[in-house]
Amino acid sequence: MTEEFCGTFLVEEIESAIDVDAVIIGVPFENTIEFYTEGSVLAPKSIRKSSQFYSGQGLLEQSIHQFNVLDFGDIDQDLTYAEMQNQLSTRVKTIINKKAIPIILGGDHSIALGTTKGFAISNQKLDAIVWIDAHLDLMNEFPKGNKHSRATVLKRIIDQKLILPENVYFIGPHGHNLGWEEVEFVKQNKMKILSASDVKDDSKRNNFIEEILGKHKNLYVSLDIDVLDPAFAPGVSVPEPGGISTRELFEITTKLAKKIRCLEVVEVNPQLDVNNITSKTAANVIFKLFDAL
Ligand SMILES: [Mn+2]
Repeated sequence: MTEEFCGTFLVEEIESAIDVDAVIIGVPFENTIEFYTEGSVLAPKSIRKSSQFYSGQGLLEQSIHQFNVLDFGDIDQDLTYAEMQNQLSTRVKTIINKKAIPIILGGDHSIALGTTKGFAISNQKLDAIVWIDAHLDLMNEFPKGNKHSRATVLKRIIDQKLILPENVYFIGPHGHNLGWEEVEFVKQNKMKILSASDVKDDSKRNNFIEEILGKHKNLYVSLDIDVLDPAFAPGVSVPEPGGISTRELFEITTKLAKKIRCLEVVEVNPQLDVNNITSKTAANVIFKLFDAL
């Protein structure tokens, strides 16, 4: 039996739902495990369980408990990449068409192609993607021969013209695990980056966020939890020392909150976690969103 996310109601269908503010969807899918430790398939369950550890109430009067939030459970297990995209995109589209926010619990980052397709076929315009991640995910193939992995997914989203590169905003890239081809792609396409060290600079961070909020109405925030320093989020498949802090992440999502139309949290790997702190942090990103909506 699925345990629902704290402060939500478990439902078996969403077509008939009315006045919904947000819907949780779990995507237990991992496309590439070659030289990584399998485990992000376990994340939706682990994040929900971790959420139940909390009340969901913070210092502010507003919290998840003031909103009508449903938990639609998980998409099916053991799907092919194409089947996963179909199920996920259909759900994302239905939720956005109800003017509710899909909150997607990955899975590895490759699921973002399904999310983006769902937004693109909905009745709201996908204005901008905010890619909060240690990595750029712009490799053409990674590992060699694989065009659909956690490291290539944003390249595919751009190749399929689901978004223009100038409407993608990177927050938090860092570390020494990038490919030169993706760094060049960013430069050639003049893509906007706020690196992890720039996040620490208040004026750089605020200017970057003001630019996003000034230019765009409907944001899709794709949060790869490995943007956090491994000290804050050890349970990830591809840890990169030198990341941002949990509090910095909260400041960013809080400022973006009112324009977020879709939120996804990916790459939690419970197999590698310490005291479930990464799952608990993912749950808190979601609580924090409702404090600021
Ligand atoms: Mn990623």
